[in-house]
Amino acid sequence: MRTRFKTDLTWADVTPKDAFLNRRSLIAGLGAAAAVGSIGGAAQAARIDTVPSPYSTDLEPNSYEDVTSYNNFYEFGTGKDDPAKYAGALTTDPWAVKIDGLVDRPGTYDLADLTKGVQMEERIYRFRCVEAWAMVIPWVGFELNQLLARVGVQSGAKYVAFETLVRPEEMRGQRRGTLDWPYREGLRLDEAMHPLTILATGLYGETMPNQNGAPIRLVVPWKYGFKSIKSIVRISLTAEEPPTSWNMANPREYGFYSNVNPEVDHPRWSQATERKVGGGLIARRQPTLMMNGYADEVMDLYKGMDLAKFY
Ligand SMILES: Nc1nc2c(c(=O)[nH]1)N[C@H]1C(S)=C(S)[C@@H](COP(=O)(O)O)O[C@H]1N2
Ligand SMILES: [Mo]
Repeated sequence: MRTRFKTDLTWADVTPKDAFLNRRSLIAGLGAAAAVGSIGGAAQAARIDTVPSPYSTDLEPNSYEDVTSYNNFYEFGTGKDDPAKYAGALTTDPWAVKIDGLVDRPGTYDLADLTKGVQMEERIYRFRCVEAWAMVIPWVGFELNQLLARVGVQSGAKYVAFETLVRPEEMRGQRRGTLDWPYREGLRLDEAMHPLTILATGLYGETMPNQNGAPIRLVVPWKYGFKSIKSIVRISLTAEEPPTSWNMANPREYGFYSNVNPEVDHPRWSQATERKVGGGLIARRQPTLMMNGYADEVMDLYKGMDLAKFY
C-alpha cells in the first residue's frame, strides 16, 4: 500500500522558512513573466490551510519547479513548457462551476460557495502520465464525493462528466483545433465517489498555479494523467458513459477507463516502466505499478472486468 500514516505534518509545516520564501519569490517571478504580453493575469498565490491525509504517499515530492514547469495543458499549446509560459493569461477569479444533469440541486455555483466550509487536505499522490513519465505531487483538495453529496446525486446517475473552460481569447491553444474543445473527461459514479478522487484547488500548500489547472481541477491518481481534467467549469451527472476528449480523438489509443496498468501497453509504447521527472541528468526509469500503486484501494472497482478490454 502506498498510504502513509504520519498524519501530523503537512508540506508547509516541513518546508524550511527560507526555502519557502525563495519559492514565493520564484512564484512572483513566474507570474510577472507570464503577465508580459497577456491581457488577463494570474491571481497571486495564496496559502491554503490544510490538514494531512492518510492517503498521502511518503515518497519525496517532485520540486515545485518540476511540477509547475513540465505540464500538459493543450489549451495553452502542446509543448511541455507552453502552460508555464502562457497560462498566466487566464482569468481565474471570478469562477463558476455549472452542476447539472441527474442532481437534486442543479445550478451555477461560485467557486467560493463550492469550497465554503470545506476542510482542505494535503494529498501527496503519485501522478502518472500516459506518455510514461511520472511525478509525486503534493495537491491541496477535497474529496469529490463531498461535493456530490451536497448537490444530491439522483438514483439514475451512473457517470460524472466534466468540462474545462472554453475561452480562446485567453487560451491561445484553443485558437487551434488540436482537440475538439471543450476538453472533456468522465468517470463512472463509483470511481467518482472513491475517497482517492479529489477536486484540487492548490499544490504545495498554495492556490493552484494556472498551468496546473487553476482554480479547480480533478485528480484521479490511479488513472493516466489525462483523466485529471483541469480548470473545470461544468460537472454533469449522467445515465450514459460521457464522451471524453482523448477517446474521441483516438479511441484505439485512449480508452474511457485509462487505469494505470503495466500489463496493458499503449499501441505505440510500453507501459511497463516509467521515467521519473526531475532528479538531474540521469533519467531514472522505474517499474510502473498496477493502478499507479493504488491497487489495494481501487482494484475492487474492477472486479470481474477484463482490464485489457476496458482499457
Ligand atoms: N483541460 C485539460 N486538462 C488536462 C490536460 C489538458 O490538456 N487540458 N492534460 C492532461 C494531461 S495529459 C496530464 S498528464 C495532466 C497534467 O497535469 P499537470 O500539468 O498538473 O502535471 O493534466 C491533464 N488534464
Ligand atoms: Mo498526460
